[in-house]
Amino acid sequence: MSIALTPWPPALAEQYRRKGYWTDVPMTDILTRHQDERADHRALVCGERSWTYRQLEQDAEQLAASLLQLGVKSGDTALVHLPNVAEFYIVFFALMKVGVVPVNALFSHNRHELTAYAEQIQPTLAIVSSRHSLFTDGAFAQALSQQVPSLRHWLVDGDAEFGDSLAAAIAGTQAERAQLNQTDEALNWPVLSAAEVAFFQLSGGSTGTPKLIPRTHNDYYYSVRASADICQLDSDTVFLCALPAPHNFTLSSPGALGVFYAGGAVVLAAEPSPMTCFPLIKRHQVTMTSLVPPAVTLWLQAAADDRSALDSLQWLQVGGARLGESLARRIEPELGCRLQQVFGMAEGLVNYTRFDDSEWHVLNTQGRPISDDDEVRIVDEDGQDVPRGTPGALLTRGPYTFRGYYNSPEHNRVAFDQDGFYRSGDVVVMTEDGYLMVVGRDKDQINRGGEKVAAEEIENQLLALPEITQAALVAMPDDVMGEKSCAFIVTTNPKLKTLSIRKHLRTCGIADYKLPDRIEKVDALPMTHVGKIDKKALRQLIANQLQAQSQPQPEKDVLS
Ligand code: OOB
Repeated sequence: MSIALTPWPPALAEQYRRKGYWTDVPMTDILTRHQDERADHRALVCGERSWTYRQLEQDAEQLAASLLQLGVKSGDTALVHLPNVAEFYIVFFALMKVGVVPVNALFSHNRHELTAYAEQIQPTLAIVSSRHSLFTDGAFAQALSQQVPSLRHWLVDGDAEFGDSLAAAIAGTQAERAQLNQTDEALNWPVLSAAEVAFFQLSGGSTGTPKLIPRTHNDYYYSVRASADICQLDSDTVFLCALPAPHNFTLSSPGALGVFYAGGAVVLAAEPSPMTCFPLIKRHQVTMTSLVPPAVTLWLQAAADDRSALDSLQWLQVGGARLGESLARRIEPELGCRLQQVFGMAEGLVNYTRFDDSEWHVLNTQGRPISDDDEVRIVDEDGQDVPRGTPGALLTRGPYTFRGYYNSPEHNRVAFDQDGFYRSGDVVVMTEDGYLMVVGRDKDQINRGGEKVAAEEIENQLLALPEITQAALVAMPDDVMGEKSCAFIVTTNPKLKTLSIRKHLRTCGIADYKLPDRIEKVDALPMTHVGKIDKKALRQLIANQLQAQSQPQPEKDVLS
């Protein structure tokens, strides 16, 4: 059985095939294509461990074989929750080989997110890490298995008190390994159709429940190949993956998959701090990495002391949130590498500044689309196209932009227009020469330095407290993060403490980055003339308040 998918209209699908975007080759090809001349080239480094392309493919094959033995089958789904470790990619390729479709949750996700994903996809299998506090024992695994009865198998990376060992499933027995090594087609892998869903990407979202984005082999592989090409990757590329591995930026823009496709090497970092990353860059002679703007600020601070570790770094990609021009301008002189801006979304469309672009374009724009067939419309409030240079809402469709969230017919009716254009929720300006500048947002989301928080999701959790009668989460400006979140609440209990609200949100099991950075109690929320909460007024209110607080206080008159 295959995973339900809103298909592209046949005429567009035909066009994407005719133009060579969709090749009907499954993404397992990203590794298998290197099994001849590049098999012994370094593919992956994680701590003290490293893999050649041959070893990576063998590990993925063995894990795939072990999964078949467990009884999972093509068309099943899996919940994957791993940190930035090599096993993330081994699992990714193994699941693709057997046609099991995963949701790759972020490691910062918690009970609330994992439960929401599992309820949506009804997985047969979960692959998790005992490094996460949720899985130091089997309590949550047991609870989730009860709540989602399809969930029969648990594979655990690390010391497993519950489930089976992921390491053992990758290693296989000696006899199994020997058998895999003997023949080219050692096992009868299910025949994969590249038109089908390869995995679910995570939506940053603006709704109460996090939505899932089905990505097919055909559409995703095209974005990977085209990105590798635009970023001129080759077998000398050494990419440091420091942002979360499942994120669309680090996975495919061009990300680890782009680097594997080109035959280069991926080095994993646990997180993007200079303390972690600088030594890795030096040790492995990293040539390229991708960061969100707040991490760039930290890197600039650290490089001011000593930037010798960055000598090999040629390209820094920055995306996920808006990069201010003044920060952008400092990158080349202070980090000694070139900047590429990347504006993308898990739903599809990705834009890059190009290597031969003018300095102005690199510093001031978020690039232009990957494909000639990315159709971009910028419209006003009435849905009419605006002239170039005028801000408007960005709508898009194309060979790697999805056509519908998984099992969400109602939301899809608002998320797409009648011609199948996805409403990205971004407000952009297109320059005369077709470059995009992100100038705002018309979706109810906070972009916390690249991490996306759907306002409604947190508001629902706040409203679960009986003492809170109204709640609104809005963005507030922050020097480093760009934006942080502020919750305005109306409460019947004047003594309700911020601390107990936070405690409540923690017990709901939501990811830490979604916790409001600030909570403001108000008597009433401002309303628009159509009776909706006036979030614009709230954003203004908190921005003014922050500005007033940052003004120097008038000196006290010592005599009074
Ligand atoms: C990337 O993907 P998501 O799905 O986490 O977030 C997408 C949203 C965009 O709609 C936009 O609002 C914002 O993140 N965004 C940017 C940006 N890049 C993404 N806003 C301003 N400037 C940028 N450069 O964030 C993502 C996916 C692939 C590549 C890069 C980023």
